[in-house]
Amino acid sequence: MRIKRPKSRKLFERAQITLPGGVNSPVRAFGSVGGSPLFIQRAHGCRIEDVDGNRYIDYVMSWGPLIHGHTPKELTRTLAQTVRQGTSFGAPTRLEIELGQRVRKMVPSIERVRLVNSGTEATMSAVRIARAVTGRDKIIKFAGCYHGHSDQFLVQAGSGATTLGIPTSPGVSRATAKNTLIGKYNDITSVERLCKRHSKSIAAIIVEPIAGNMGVVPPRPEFLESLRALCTRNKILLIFDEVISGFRVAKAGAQGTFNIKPDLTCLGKVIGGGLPVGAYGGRADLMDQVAPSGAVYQAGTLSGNPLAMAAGIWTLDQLSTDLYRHLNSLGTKLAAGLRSAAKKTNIAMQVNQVGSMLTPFFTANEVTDYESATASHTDAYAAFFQGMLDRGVYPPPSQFEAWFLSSAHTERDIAQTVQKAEEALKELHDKMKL
Ligand code: KE4
Repeated sequence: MRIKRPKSRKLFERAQITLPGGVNSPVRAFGSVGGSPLFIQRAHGCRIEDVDGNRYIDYVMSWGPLIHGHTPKELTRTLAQTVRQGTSFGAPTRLEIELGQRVRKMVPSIERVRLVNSGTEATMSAVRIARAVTGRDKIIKFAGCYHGHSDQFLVQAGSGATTLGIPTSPGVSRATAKNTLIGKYNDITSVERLCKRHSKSIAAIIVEPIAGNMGVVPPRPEFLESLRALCTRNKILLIFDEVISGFRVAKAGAQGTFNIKPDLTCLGKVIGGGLPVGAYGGRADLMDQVAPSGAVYQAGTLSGNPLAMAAGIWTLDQLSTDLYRHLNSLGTKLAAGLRSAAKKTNIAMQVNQVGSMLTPFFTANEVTDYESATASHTDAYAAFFQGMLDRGVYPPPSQFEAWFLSSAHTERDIAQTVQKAEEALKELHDKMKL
């Protein structure tokens, strides 16, 4: 039974007069799943409510930041106290040191860190350091990985770029695009081939150590190790883009989980607990190249904003081994539940899961890279998405994104989600003769 959402629809019509596509970030527009986007009124815990009063179990969780769920009481209280001191000073505050110290303590490869406002700023700045210290121009990224919207990364990019079928964006100059080489995720020979041809001109390899932007694609065990060895051998900087995986899969992110030490790390999402924070950091000898200690320029009016710092400090302070154990068990239960629901309804589905992030792909084949991810049945995902939405579950409106769990999700929410998935898959099977 389709749920009516007249108020969201009206707001979407109004929004399109002022905002390109009616949104401020493309993947929110439901372009690949159909229908008009939900306009959200409020949220608490793991539930989100749209302007028509419909409530949903939320698996978008603001695309990853909300590892403790929506509006945790303590966080709201902290922000209310902080805002009374001021919203922004454009001058240093103690809070920036506090957040920086926490990042350094939790991510051992980070000796120095610069706080910015988004993951995009973090990744573009990290690459700038790599080019400055190596004197080289090229970078290697991987098809299907997304590192934000700076020109150099919008070449075979994942996330919204793939969702909307524009993995290489117009407006990226040929001069820029020629410096971005594309590897195949989980395929070290593709990287070795590129290094053989260009090694003297490659400044950095940037990788999502756990890919989240072609949907979740875990690294093969030897992939990251081989990348590390290859970078060391060729004096190329290894940049881990942990904007999704950082503080999501463990306190020390993917690098702690797989015990690989990158030269630079980019962070975002969880580090700000829902307020705008990005960060890049790594070896002191590299980070000291950044202005004003060095000549590599990077700046930002609202970098280190006190409200965002307070949210990030509170968020990181709640992270614990028990929390990750709980989140990982919820993720495992949801993945297993979706697999069994697909089996019961005779629908081919792979569920890739790492800790509290996962993606169901409608395909009988393993999904290990961009090619196998984009070969999955995206129409089936769109129909499944609509079926879940009509049953009060809000997954990401794109096949090429991650579902995120939080400490606010309970076993009961997971059981409810699995039961609704079974209903939606049955409906899908009957409708699409899958
Ligand atoms: P932001 O500039 O959106 O804060 O971060 C860019 C970024 C960098 N690196 C990785 C691995 C990322 O996943 C992202 C942003 N992620 C997308 C969703 N996967 C943000 C959602 C959106 O674009 O609206």
